Amino acid sequence: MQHRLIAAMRREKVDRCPVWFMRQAGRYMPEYQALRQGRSFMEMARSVELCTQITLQPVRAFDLDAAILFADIMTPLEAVGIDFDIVGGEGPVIEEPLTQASQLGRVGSFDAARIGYLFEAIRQIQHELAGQQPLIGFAGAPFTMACYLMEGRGSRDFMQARRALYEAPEFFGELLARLVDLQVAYLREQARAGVDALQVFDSWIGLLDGPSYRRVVLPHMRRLFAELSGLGIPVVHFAPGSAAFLESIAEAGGDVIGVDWRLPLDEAWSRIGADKAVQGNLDPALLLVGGEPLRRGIDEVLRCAAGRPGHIFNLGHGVHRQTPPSHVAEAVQYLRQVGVAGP
Ligand code: 1CP
Repeated sequence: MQHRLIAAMRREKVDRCPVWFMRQAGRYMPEYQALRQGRSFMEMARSVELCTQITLQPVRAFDLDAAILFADIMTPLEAVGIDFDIVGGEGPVIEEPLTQASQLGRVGSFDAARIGYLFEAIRQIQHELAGQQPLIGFAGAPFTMACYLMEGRGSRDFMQARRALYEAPEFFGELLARLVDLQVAYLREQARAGVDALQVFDSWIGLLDGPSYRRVVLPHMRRLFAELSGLGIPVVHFAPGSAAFLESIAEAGGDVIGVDWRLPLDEAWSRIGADKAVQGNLDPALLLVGGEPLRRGIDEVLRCAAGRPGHIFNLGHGVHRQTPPSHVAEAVQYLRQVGVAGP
């Protein structure tokens, strides 16, 4: 039987709107906090057993329509031997950032065996899901990966990458090309291990202007999605903050375009085009609030989607760590009542 999520991603008719949440696993869940005690993020991610449990926690707690693999966007760097850590309360840290052309060789060939735990976890999760829910695999998009690689850590503006885009365009282009190769190999391996769909997170692309996106990033994104299209599973392209050049995001590729909360979903969909599915786009802040404002927010997203085939309900970005789990339960329950597909 085909999963509701996969059918919606292919713009087929479904009995009701499928729902999952970006960052649905993690620190807002007491079950996650309990496992996290005394362990580092990477210790958990590298344990097949813990990775499996954490991936399944939100699916079991909230009866969601999909699981998303518990990993980090830095994980594929381990497969080329670039050292990083996930620091509690902060995020990824790369001790030796990649800042010049002479270091491009560090983004070398992908060795799946170095992150064998991840592919083993995919098999384990699929065994536990037993076909009840699909599993989504994911990776960071090349620009977002370049942001972390060059800056060495999270940042509000990622000036190192943006500066290189103008100052060292050849180097920057070569870095993006290598990251496309890396991410294609990584996502292909996830598909081989058995994920049902993929999502590409271009979390920081909203820092760019449209012309720079089209000139520097778009050709690489086209190649990325062209190579992924051969895998035979649907691919989501999530590019928050990109309202200024949403048409170019859609043009780059992906079967489904993830939409953030800044644009009404109907307006976003008409700019993306009817030939693609859309995912989104509730403001994650409404999950902090719950109650009536949350229900009205959900109503508004569904009104904009108008029951058209090809809508996957999600947030406009990840679940915030201050989210009360009861509000997530509330949202899913409400969607079960009102998220019935139209004629
Ligand atoms: O316990 C902890 O301290 C870890 C917090 C945490 C978690 C739960 C991090 C560190 N990563 C994750 C898991 C994670 N990261 C998932 C799987 C879980 C799920 O979705 O249910 C996914 C898909 C990601 C992806 C990710 N990591 C992105 C892209 C998505 C997005 O939100 O835009 C990004 C940008 C990261 C970097 C990262 N990793 C962790 C943090 C705190 C951050 C953000 C740092 C920053 O702001 O730069």
